[in-house]
Amino acid sequence: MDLHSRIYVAGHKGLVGGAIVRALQARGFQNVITKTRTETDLENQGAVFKMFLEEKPEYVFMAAAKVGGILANNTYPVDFIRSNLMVQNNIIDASHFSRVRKLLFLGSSCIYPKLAPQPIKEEYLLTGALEPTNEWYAIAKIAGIKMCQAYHRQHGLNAISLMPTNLYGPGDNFDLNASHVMPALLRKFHEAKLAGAKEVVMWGTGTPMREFLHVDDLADACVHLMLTYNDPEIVNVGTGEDVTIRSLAEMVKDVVGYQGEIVQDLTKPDGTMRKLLDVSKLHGLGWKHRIDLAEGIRTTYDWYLQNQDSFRH
Ligand code: GFB
Repeated sequence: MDLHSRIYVAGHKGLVGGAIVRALQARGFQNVITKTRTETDLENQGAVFKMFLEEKPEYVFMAAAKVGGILANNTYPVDFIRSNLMVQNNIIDASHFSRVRKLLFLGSSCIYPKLAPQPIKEEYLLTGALEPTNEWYAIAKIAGIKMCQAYHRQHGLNAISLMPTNLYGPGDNFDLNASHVMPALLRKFHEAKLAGAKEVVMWGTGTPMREFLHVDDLADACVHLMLTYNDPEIVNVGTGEDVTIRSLAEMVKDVVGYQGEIVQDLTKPDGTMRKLLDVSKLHGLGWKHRIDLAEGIRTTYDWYLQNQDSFRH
């Protein structure tokens, strides 16, 4: 991939796709191709193939996905399995038929068994039952990995698959029913501070542990591995460090400057208790994250303050 390559980023309006576009532009890549949903409906196979024929991308970052937090995953199983399967099949198929040079597919740490030993190595994939709150999404993502590996084996498609841990950062979804924990807590503490509310509700027990990676770090890892990694075996992308949800809530509370209490809502699910990624393979490939959690929360809160009128609520 060089600075003149034709590079398609699928899902550029999302958290991950937006960060990948920023990362490519910052590095001087001049032919970054993006399409809005109105221009190309990625669930429509004909539309996707037509776009690939017209635009002739040489490199594809597959960051288009139906994503959401624990409640959305648990409530809308059809949306999560169906939409992801359709979109990824269309893009992987079109990448093969239009002979792209390389495709990068993004999975998720939730593809691993619920009770996988920690930290989770890449080889634990398909060794046990999945976490029920997000098995629909996880099954779609596992199918995407296998599609990429099948195309590699049968047709030689250079398709690589990265498994990011829980992501956060500018461009996230702050809708409390659909969002992940980080944007939800930022918004809840911020609104509670403005309202002078006595307490903020944290879902579940606060004891589950999660690993958080800033999306600009993920985008940097994607570009690095697009340039250097050519193997169908999956690669974990994370920090190798995790925190309890309770500690995360305390950190967000401090950054926002909220003075009240944190209370539990035990009607909401905890989800898996831990999903810390083993990132030794990633480190061996010459990449390590740069943005630590405290700094990432601060800059994401700054972004939230500057953009809260313009993004999805
Ligand atoms: O980020 P989150 O929704 O997703 O929730 P998962 C992480 C933890 O934070 C859970 C707790 O234990 C939640 O109960 N939590 C506390 C909250 N307060 C809140 C809140 O206000 N909002 C939210 N959303 N959570 C998702 C998967 O799982 O992770 C996806 O469902 C995907 O498929 C994604 O893999 C990365 O980490 O549990």
